Amino acid sequence: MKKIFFPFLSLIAAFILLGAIGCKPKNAGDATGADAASRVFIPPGKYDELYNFVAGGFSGQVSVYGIPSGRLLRVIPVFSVDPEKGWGYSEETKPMLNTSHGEVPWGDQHHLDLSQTNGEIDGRWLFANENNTPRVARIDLKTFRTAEIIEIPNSAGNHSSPFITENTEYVVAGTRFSVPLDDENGDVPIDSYKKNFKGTISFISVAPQDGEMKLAFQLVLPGMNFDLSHSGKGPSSGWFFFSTYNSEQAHTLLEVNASKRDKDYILAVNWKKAVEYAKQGKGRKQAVRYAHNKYSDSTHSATSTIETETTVIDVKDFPDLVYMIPCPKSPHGCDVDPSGEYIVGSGKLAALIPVFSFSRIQQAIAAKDFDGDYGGIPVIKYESALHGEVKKPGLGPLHTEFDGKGNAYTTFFISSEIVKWNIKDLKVIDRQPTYYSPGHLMIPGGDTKKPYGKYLVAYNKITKDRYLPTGPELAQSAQLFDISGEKMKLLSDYPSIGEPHYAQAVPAELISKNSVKIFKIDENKNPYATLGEKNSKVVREGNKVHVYMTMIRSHFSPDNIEGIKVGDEVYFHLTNLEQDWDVPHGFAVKGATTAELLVMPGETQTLKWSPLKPGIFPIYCTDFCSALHQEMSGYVRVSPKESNVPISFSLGKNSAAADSLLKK
Ligand code: K7E
Ligand code: CUA
Repeated sequence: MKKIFFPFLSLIAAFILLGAIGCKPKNAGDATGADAASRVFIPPGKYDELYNFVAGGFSGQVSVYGIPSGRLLRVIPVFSVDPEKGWGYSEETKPMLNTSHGEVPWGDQHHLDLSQTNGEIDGRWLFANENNTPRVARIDLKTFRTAEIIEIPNSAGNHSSPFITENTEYVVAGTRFSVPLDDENGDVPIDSYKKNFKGTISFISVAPQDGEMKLAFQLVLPGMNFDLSHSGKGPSSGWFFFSTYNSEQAHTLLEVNASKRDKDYILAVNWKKAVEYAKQGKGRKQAVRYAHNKYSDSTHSATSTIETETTVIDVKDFPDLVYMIPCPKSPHGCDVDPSGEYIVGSGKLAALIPVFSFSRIQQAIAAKDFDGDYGGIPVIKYESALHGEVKKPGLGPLHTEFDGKGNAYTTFFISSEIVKWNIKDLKVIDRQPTYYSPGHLMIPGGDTKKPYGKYLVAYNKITKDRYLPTGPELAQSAQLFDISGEKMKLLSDYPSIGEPHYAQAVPAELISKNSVKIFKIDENKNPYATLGEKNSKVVREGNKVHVYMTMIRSHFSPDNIEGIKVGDEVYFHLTNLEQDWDVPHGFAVKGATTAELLVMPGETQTLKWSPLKPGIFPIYCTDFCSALHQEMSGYVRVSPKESNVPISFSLGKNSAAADSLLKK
């Protein structure tokens, strides 16, 4: 043992010495030492303790890391095309990115919520929001693939989303921007905001068995900005809480005009009551257009349907549905503690954290302890809803998570730290700097009834001087803390993909036990599947040519194709015949304007190619699949438009066309 430790310790000593004499790069936050290193070190071949799903922000994707190592395991394409995986490029996946605006190749992905049963993570699905063209996705955690995307009408900047109820009955989505409703004339002066702009909160039901989403109903509210939300749990499980800002209803220079009032609001929504009203047929049926896209693991393809109706319930007609609670200075995060009793609002510009009490809110509603109204919605008196305030916690509170031991942890963007405080007595227990300016933070299970605790990850917006410089743009970062003791302890930091926002983590076993390894080839229902090499063929239908091609180590069948002409639309339908885990094959053809295909064992995917000039076009496998991977290749001959070269195809021999030529 000594032999191993001695050099290691002297290495640390050398570092300390270097630090003392100033040779260390000038950045803040020292190495955390051997103890921290051993806590995050996962020996080669060993698995991480948790999966960590991290929203990719402007990348539009979701990344998956192992905790505690911080190793990147996968990027799941969701709202943005991903040429690496063919997502949005293969004919089968293109419909997933369809919207009422047509195909949208990019999204802005901020928040994630893992499905829950009885307020605990159940490991089935992961929900993801898209801000820009409002959408919600459901990722199937058996395959780590996006299974469904639903667009949200009457919404703009779907930020307060996707937060779920404690049995995943609904995914809830609040609009960031208020805008005129979709069936109203939107061609109005921007300064008619107060009159014409409306906020909406959408309730998307989730089918308990297969997770299928359906837009159940939408609440219409006065114009303002909805920012974040969380559902109640336990005693508050029938309620949903939303932070809002811009109660000033400003439409220009919001940094000034939406920061005037001392308080904005947390909106408390009695969603069980709203569901009752919707079931009674209350509200108005509204004609709208929104896309609903589903991916099938049986046909290995997606369908996109444009839906045409929604139900809107204007809260001014149903006075017992929603209440406003004043909350200091432009609240951002809105988090509910594991007991369901405490609701934390984090004012971006506030120097305190208000903690509201669900039971006090209920008493205030019963006693009509109101302080006027906002756009017809009763405003509960601040003091009546308040459990108490965390005094002088730091500057710029953003988001809070919970450890299940009675403590809350809040990120402070401006003072660049995480502060641990006690939910009951509101006393600050510990504060640790982060590098720098954290946005969200995440404790595994930290927004559920039963947090796993143990770790906390801060997602930092600024990493100036933390890593080797990489030009003007630097990676954002994650910082892992041990929170098992009284004081938080920094363990490691690592750069992240995209810009991380909210994240969720779960013990690995809950998900890994269900992980799909292959798709069964005899269950492949893709209409263009080629089940067996002997069935591979090339079929001309007018100017469309369908290539039914198979892949197996280490060849395509067929691998020589002739008779394709300029002006043809060629569809390469690739079926991977492998039935072994971790043997995808790739497919690329010279000059294709789409992307590669990466085809999983048992799956069929299609690449569309329109050759523009005659010639010989090699095809090859892009994924190093065997020792003879470089041999997994072939040729496609393209003839001029007017040529009469017949379609022919072959594997391991000359084609019929070639044979007849040789005979001459
Ligand atoms: Cu605070 Cu878009 Cu959740 Cu990011 S938001 S930080
Ligand atoms: Cu198949 Cu490389």
